[in-house]
This record gives sequence, C-alpha cells and structure tokens, in this order.
Amino acid sequence: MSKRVIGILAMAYGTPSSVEEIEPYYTHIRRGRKPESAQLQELTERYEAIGGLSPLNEITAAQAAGLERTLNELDQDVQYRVYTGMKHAHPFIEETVQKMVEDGIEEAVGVVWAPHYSTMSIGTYIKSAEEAREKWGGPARISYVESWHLQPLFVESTAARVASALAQFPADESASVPVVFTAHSLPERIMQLGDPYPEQIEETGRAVTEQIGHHEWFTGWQSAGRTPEPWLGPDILDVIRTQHEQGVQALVVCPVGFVSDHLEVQYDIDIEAKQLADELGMKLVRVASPNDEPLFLKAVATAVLEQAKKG
Ligand code: FEC
Repeated sequence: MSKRVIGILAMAYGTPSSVEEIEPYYTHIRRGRKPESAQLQELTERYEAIGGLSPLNEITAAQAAGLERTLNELDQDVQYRVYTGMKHAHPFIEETVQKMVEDGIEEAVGVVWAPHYSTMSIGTYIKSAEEAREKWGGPARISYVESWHLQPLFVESTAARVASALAQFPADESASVPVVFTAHSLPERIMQLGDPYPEQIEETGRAVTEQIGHHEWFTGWQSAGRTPEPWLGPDILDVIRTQHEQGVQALVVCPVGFVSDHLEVQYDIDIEAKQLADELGMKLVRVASPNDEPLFLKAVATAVLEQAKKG
C-alpha cells in the first residue's frame, strides 16, 4: 500500500537571483510601486557590500531539503514533500500552490521560515497561500503553523548559538555582556491591532536566556522601512549609542527574528551596526544564523508534525 502524502508549503521571503532582478523585487516589496532611482541605487549598493547578491535563495533551498529529510526520518508512516513558495520572488507562493495541485497534493501544512507571528509578516504569507488555494481549487486542506518561537528545540538551538557568541568573551566578562534580541521592525500601528509580534520576541529572548542562565538581555529592532510613518523602536543603532552612553563596552546581537544569513543580517548588523560599534570603541559579536543546522531543522520539523496531527 502506498504511503499517505502530505505536502509542506514552506514559505520564505525570497531574494533577487541576479542584479537585474533587484528592481522588480523591490517593486514587489513596495506592492507594485517602482522605487526611485536613488532608492534602487542604495539597495543595489547594499547587495554589493555583501558580495553582489544575497545567499538567501541557496540557504532557503538547503533548509527545504533538510526539512524534507528530517520530516521523513521522524515520521516514516507518511511521505512528506516540501514545496518552497516565496513572498517576493519566483517561485511565488501562488505558483507553488499551483504546482502542489498539479502534483495531486490534497493535504498540506503551511509553515513560514520566520518564528514570530505578526499580521504583517506570517499573516501575509498565510493570506497569499489561501488566495492561491482559492484560485487553483486546492489543495483541499492546508493547515498552518502560525508561530514556533517557543518550540523547545528552537529555543535549545538558539541558546547554543548565543552561548557560543558569549564564549568569545573572557569567562569573567561574559556574564555582564548584554544580549540584544532583534527582529525586523514593523510599523507601530501593529500595536493597535493587538499584534503578538513584540511579545513573542520577548518570550523567545526570555526562554533562551533562562536556558543558559544569562541575566543581561533585552530586545531591540532592526531594518525599519524607509517610510515616514513611525516604526517599532529602539533601532539597533540607537541601542548601541545608548549602551555606549551607559558605559557598556560589548554587546552580543542575536537577530532572532530571522533564520538565515541574508541582507538584513549581513548588512544591517555585520556591516552597519558593527561599523558604529567600532567607531564607539565597542565590541559587537553577532550570533550565528541557524541556516540549515540539523537541530534547528528538527525544531521546525517537529512544529510541522504537531500541526499535521492537529490537521
Ligand atoms: O537577503 C535578501 O535579499 C532579502 C532579505 C530580507 C528579509 C526580510 C525579512 C522581513 N522583512 C519584513 C518586513 C518588511 C517591511 C518592509 C520591508 C522592506 C524590505 C526591503 C528589502 C527587504 N525588506 Fe523585508 N526583508 C528583506 C529585505 N520588509 C530589500 C526594501 C528596502 C528596505 O526597506 O530595506 C517595508 C515594505 C514597504 O516599503 O512597505 C514591512 C519582515 C521580515 C521578517 C519575516 C520574514 O522573513 O518574512 C517582517 C529576509
């Protein structure tokens, strides 16, 4: 008898695959409004600063392959097939849902490569998937993992990576080095919608630091959009300045809202934030991204399996 098949719609942000694709990508992020040439130039320069393009597509592909392998190892009664759908690049979520229907997938679980729920992040991925499901008339059922920010193996994997970052300081100093857990800022108006995003980031930070017994920690924001409306703060650059004014000489930054190396980590933290810290004579250590680390993939796979059981 052939195994029951469950399709996994693994949704990721997406990145341009060539320099020519930067403009359509940026236009898509801006919901169809073309960027002005100065804005495009500035974004292209940020990609140049991290080596030309982002490694995100390769990492997303490695995560998908690892997730599929892990799911099939953890539950051998079912055949899991992982399909990647992107928010801002090909294959778009809509294209991937069409492919799942063509492949005869009837039952699916949707998961986003981001741990914390916001109506403006995970909520928008789910909305795209549901619109596509309606358009293509399937899969008959997709149930979604809405957040996995406290999944115990995710907490364990993050705690291990934070501990390695702290281990870069002498033993008698590391206990006093603050760890800043950052996530992508969003417009402040999410707060009026009762969005759980800021609270979930706080919860991950608390669980991780409790696990390693580290008492100096707080949350901050990064990568705010370049629009006039107010965005959640304080921004990591302001955090660095304030900590410096308070006499702090070293910081560990954990971009816990992201799960891969990409522009927002490699430029906003590794270049921009580090440069400011250098100018102020502070040491800044960035916590490694999970990428396709096996324990991290097991965390996401476990969250997916729990959702699949609930149906
Ligand atoms: O490496 C790469 O090429 C892509 C990196 C990348 C990731 C990412 C993740 C998130 N974003 C989120 C929200 C917003 C909002 C706006 C916005 C704008 C940009 C721009 C680029 C960009 N984001 Fe992004 N984001 C990445 C890249 N993001 C490039 C455009 C230029 C700029 O502002 O820097 C503002 C849109 C608007 O103008 O209305 C809002 C959130 C995440 C984390 C969750 C997730 O991964 O989905 C939230 C990776």
